[in-house]
Amino acid sequence: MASTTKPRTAVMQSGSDILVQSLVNHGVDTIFAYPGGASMPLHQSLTVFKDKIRTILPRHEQGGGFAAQGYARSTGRPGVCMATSGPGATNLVTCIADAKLDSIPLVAITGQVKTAVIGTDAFQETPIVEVCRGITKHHYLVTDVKDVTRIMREAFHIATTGRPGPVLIDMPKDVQQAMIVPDYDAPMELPGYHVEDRVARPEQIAQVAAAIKRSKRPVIYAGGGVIMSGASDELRELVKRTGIPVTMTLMGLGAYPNDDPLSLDMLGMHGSVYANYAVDQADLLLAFGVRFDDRVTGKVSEFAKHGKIVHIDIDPSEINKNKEAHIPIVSDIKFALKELNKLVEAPEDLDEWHAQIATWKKSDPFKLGKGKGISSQLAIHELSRLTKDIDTIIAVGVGQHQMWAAQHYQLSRPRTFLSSSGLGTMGFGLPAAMGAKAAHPDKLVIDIDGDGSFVMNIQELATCFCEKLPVKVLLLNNQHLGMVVQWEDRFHAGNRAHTYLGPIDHPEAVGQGDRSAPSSRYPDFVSIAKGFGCGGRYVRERSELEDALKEMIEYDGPYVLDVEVPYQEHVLPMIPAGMTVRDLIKE
Ligand SMILES: Cc1ncc(C[n+]2csc(CCOP(=O)(O)OP(=O)(O)O)c2C)c(N)n1
Ligand SMILES: [Mg+2]
Repeated sequence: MASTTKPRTAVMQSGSDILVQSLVNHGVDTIFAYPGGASMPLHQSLTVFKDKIRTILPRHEQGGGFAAQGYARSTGRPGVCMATSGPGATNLVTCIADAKLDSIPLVAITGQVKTAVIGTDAFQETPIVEVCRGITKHHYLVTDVKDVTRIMREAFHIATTGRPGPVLIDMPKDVQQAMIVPDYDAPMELPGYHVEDRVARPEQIAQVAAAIKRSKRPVIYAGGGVIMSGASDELRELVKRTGIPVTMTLMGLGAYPNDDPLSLDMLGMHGSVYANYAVDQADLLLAFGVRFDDRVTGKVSEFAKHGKIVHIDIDPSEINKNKEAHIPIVSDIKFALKELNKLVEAPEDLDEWHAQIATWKKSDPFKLGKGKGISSQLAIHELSRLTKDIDTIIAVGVGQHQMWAAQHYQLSRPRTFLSSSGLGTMGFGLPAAMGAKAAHPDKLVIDIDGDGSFVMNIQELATCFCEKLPVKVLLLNNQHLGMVVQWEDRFHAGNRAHTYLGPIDHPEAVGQGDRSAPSSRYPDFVSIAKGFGCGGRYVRERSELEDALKEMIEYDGPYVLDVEVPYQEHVLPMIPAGMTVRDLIKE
C-alpha cells in the first residue's frame, strides 16, 4: 500500500503535515483521534487532509484505540489511533496490549512534550515508549523531523507483515512543528526483520500431506492466523479435499462456517464437547495459526496427546513454545495451505471418524439455557436466526455473554466476529463495533455486550450518535459480573465478592436475592441510551424478544436493546483452568 508520492516541488512541510501525508500515502482513510496540547499540531494537519482521512473523535482514548482495532479486525487493514501525551497516551495502553495479544495491526500515534523537556516530569509527560516497551511489536520516539517518513514506512510495514501487531509512534510537539523538505521515499532501515522468508518448504508440505493421507482421526485446529493471513478460502478447500473436521479458537471463529457438518465449532475451556473430544482422540492435529493458549489446552501435557501434531505459524517463537510439534513449520498459513491443496489427498477412510463425531455432536450440542424468561443463549440464537441473510459483523465484550456469543452465533465469514480474546478486555465491544461500522457503513454491526463490559466504554454511544455510526447493542443484562459469579459459584461456594452491579443495599449484593424485580434494576440503560440520542428498549418476556430484535435491527441510528437475563446461568460446557477433557463439566 505504501506509495511513493513525492510533492511535485520541493516544498517545506511541518512534521505533523508529513506524518499525516504519510498516513494518506499508506492508504489510511479513517483515524480515531482525541486531541490535547501535545497533539494539537497533528490535529491541525488532520483538518488539512480532511478530504482524504476521516477523523473520528471518540469520547475516551480507550474507545478510540478499540475502534481502530474494530476497523483493523474487520478489514485486515491497519487501524490507526491518536492521543495526546500523558493521560491521553496512557489511556491507549490497554488497547496496545490488547492488539499485541491478538496480533492486530495497530498504529498508535501519541503527542509528546517538547524534546527539550523530556525526562523532566513536564506537564502531561509520560515516558509512553518505556511504558509500552513490552506490549508493542515495535515503538518509536521521534526525535528528528528528518526521520518521520522513514519511521512511518517502517511502522506500517512492521504492523502489517509477519505476525501483525501494534506499533507506537511518540512524536514530541517540537518535532511536529519543525519544518523540512520531506523525502517520502526514504528507505526503511530494518536489517533484522525479514518476514518475507517465512514460507513452508516443499518437503515440509509433502510431509504434512503424507501425515494426512495416513491419518484415521485427523482434526484441524484453526486460529486467528488463518484469518490474519486471509487463508479462510484455502482452509475451506482443504476441508473439501480431505473431509477433515475443523475446530476454531475464539480468534479463529469465522474462518470456517459453523453450519457446515464438518465444523466442530470452538474448542477449549468453553468450547463444544465434540471439539474437545475430537482433539483428545485425534491421531493427527493440524494446528494452523494458533498458539496453544492455556484457555484452549487446559493442562498442556494432556492436550492432544494421542496424535501427531503439525504446527504451522508465521511466528517462529510460537513453534514449540507451549506444545512440541512433530512437524513444525514456520510459514504464512495462506501460502502453506495453497501449496498443500496442490498435492493433498484425502485419508483412506474417515467414515468411522465422521460417524463418531456426528454421535458426539448429537448427544452434546450447545444448550439454550433453562427458565421461562429470556436466556442469553436464546437471545443470541434468535439474533443469529434473524440476521442470517444480512451481512453482519458481531463485536463482543468479555464475560459469559462473549462465550455464549462464540457458541451460539452462527458465523460464515472471516472478520465478522470481533473479540478481545488474548487480553480479555471488558469494554471492547462497543468501540470495536463502532470502528467496524466506520469501515463498513453498509453492514449491520452489532455489539453483543454484558452490563459490566458495556459500562466500561458506554461514553462511546456519544461517538456513535454524533459521528453517525448506527451501531446496535444487544445488552445481555444479568445485573452481575456473570463470569466471575460463575467462578464464585463453582470454586468459592457461591460467596458473592463484589460481583453485583446494583446498589450495595440490595440483597443480591450478598448473594441473597433471586431475580431482581424490574423496579430494582440498575442502571436504567434505556434512559442512558436516550440521553446520548440513541434508541432503546427493555425486554424481559420471551414473547417480546423477536419483535424487539427486529426493532433494533431496523432502527435508523444507534440502539441499545436491554435484555433481562438470569445471572444464575453458567456457561457450559466448561473445562476448569489447568484441567483436562476428562474433567469437562456438562451440567
Ligand atoms: C478490564 C477488565 N476488568 C476485569 C475483568 C475480569 N472479568 C472477566 S469477565 C468479568 C465479568 C463481565 O461482566 P459482564 O460484562 O456483565 O458480562 P457477563 O459475564 O455478565 O456476561 C470480569 C469482571 C476483565 N476481563 N477486564
Ligand atoms: Mg453481566
